[in-house]
Amino acid sequence: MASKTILRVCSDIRCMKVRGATNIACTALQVIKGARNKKELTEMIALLMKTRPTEPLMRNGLRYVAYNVQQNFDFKKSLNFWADRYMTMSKFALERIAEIGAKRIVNKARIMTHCHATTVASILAKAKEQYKDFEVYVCETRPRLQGRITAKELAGYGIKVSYIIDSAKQTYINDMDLVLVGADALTAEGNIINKVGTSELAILAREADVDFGVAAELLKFDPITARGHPEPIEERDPGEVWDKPPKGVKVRNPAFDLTKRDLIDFIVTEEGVLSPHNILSTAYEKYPWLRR
Ligand code: RI2
Repeated sequence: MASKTILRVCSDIRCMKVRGATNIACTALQVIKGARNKKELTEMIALLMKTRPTEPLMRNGLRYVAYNVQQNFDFKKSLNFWADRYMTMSKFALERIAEIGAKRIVNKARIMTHCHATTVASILAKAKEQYKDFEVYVCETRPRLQGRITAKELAGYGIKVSYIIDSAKQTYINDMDLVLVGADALTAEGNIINKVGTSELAILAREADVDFGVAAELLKFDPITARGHPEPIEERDPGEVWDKPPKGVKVRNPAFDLTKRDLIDFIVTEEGVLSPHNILSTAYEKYPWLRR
């Protein structure tokens, strides 16, 4: 029987009260620490796995804990140990990405971003700490307007921010030096899955000859994509787009889209700046347990 806490956390993730791959993974790993035995842990993991389909950072973490905890005798101690260990790996990866990515932010740069990504925000915060002067164009990101979270956070760091509606991307792309986005999933082919609208931004960047960079932890690599499965793309409630559409109008609401590797100039990871072609080998080298 699932406890109220796990049901509340699952509902918070589904309705996006808790959102963003890093936050979701961390919240999930934290809540499973409440399991009292293996059976409860298995039930909790099954519920969390069903919350949002495009979340390999969470799925990898839950699988990592489930696999390792099995082999230990003191259940509680071992559960805390493995959950904390995954969260530490994720935190360390984020810190490395901030340090490495900040080097790609040059003085006076104009950068466009989409949605809210912890990785991108950390890179820009680090570059600002290094006294770099740059400006960020933030796309609104319909329908949930996560661009506002980014705009507010960056402005709080003292970064110059311009906030634009999604359809104004093309208007400003020629003024940009760099497009930098996060990712929810990295695939075996070197493609990335990120907030819907990202692939359009990549196409615009290519056309305008602006570098298109991604910042993502290798822990977001989804091993199912190496076994022939496509990364699932979440389709959310149409009411987020139009609550009462007229009769006969079907509203579609995909949360993410896939950006092809050929449109990606570089991916900032905890192992350095990589070409999309090296994602699979580097992810398996860094985290061999992802192969299981
Ligand atoms: P962190 C978001 O999805 C965006 O797609 C964004 O790029 C990604 O999660 C960021 O993940 P949503 O949860 O960089 O707002 O925070 O649908 O790990």
